[in-house]
Amino acid sequence: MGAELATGAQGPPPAFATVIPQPLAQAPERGAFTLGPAARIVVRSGGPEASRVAQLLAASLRPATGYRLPVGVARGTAPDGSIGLALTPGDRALGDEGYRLVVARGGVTLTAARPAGLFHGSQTVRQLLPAAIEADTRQEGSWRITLGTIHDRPRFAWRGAMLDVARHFHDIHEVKRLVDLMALYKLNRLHLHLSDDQGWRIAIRSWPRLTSVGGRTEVGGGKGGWFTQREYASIVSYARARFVDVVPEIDMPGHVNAALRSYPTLTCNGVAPAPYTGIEVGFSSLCIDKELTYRFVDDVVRELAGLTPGPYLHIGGDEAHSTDPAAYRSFVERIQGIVRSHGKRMLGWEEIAKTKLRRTSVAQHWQEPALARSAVEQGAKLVMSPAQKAYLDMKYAADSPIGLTWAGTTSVRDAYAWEPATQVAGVGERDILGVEAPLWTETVATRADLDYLMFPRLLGHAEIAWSPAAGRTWRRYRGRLAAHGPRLRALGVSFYASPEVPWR
Ligand code: TNX
Repeated sequence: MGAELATGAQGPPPAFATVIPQPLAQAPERGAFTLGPAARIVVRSGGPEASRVAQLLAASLRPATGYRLPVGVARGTAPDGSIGLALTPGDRALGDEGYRLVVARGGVTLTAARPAGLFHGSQTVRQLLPAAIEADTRQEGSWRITLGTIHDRPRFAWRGAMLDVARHFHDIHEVKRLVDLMALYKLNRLHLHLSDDQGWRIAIRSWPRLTSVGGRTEVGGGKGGWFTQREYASIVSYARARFVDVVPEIDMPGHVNAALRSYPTLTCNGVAPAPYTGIEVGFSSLCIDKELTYRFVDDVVRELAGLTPGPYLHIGGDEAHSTDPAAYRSFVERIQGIVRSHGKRMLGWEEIAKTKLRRTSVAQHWQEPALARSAVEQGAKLVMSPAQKAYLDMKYAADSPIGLTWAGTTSVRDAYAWEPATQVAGVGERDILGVEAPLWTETVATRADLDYLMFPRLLGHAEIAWSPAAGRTWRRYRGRLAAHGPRLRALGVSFYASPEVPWR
């Protein structure tokens, strides 16, 4: 798909400065390393985890180069012309996700203390090769990388994107493609919004009608869809291999029309509601006084916990406008205990701060500074997703063909020029786990729609989450972002070519 659009590997190799997110420190030199047809990828220390990263790197470079790029293990110095990977667990300065990259005439050396660092460093190697490296067919030209050194590690541990698969279903191929794109920009949390009024998207074995009934609807009347547990597990392992943790969300006590329709016994009056295919919010609620509600939640949380290697389960908790406020509090506190009883930590939209939070719970800020502060005052940490900046479903401008506008319009510049540690008064760096950009899909039915709203804004959020705040300016960023136009095109991403950016 990208093939006919790619331009081959002519011209100078990308400057270090074009890497997104911007590395912590870089020192380019004159000259270039050339990746040739006999190049190898050599694991110099690190065992199977390092080898898996090496295999993924080789797989990402083979189609466009047409080279064999065999992956091997060799102690000591790597053979000439190769890319060497080494795990050095004692190197504390690199942290859990950092890496050091040395590009010399004789070869490329990537070092990290942990496999995640090797993986992130290998994404930098991709970005330092000409954009045509992303094409899925062989490209002409020479594959050169500017000489120099990069030392890099992230600012925040949580660098996320959210995809709402409930309003419009997006299948496992779309989700894995998104994981690939996230990984290229060093994002490491994929939050999947798996249930809402319009549909339930993850099979729960103990409550099968959730999908067989609740999975067959979506916004606009389409056929919906859902993930079997086997499919979901394949997403989780695909993402894990790319150092992305999947964070599942089941939204409650509101946003549950699809669940109530599947099991009318969960409603207070026992009557099944009609299917919902509109885009209003806040009209449905679980029945807080019924014991069955908590058996239901316990079953769902247990099955989800079993599918989730990461520590967090997201319980939604937003916009429960049809739940009595006192009932909301008792509900969320009880759910917090259920999540904990299954060995996980509760994450929820910032409304959960209206309840008594454990310090290990996490609130996701989206709209209400007072709630974000209240979460922090209780000792909980925040994931920052301020709607005006980070919501990928807001229109770029009034004339954008898709998207919503309730939080305003968000240009590519708006999505870049914000700072998480000064966004909410009373919330500082140490209160923040990281940044996440959500894509709600009321208006997002196709891959092209998804690409249009996510890209290029997601790259800005990736940089905010990874790179130091000092020295980040829109003026410099827009020139660097321009260099990613050909790369995104080669990847087949139909991004919004905003006039704010001097695209090449
Ligand atoms: C608000 S953000 C919602 C979602 C909508 C979104 C649309 C949040 C926690 N709830 O239910 O899809 O706005 O932008």
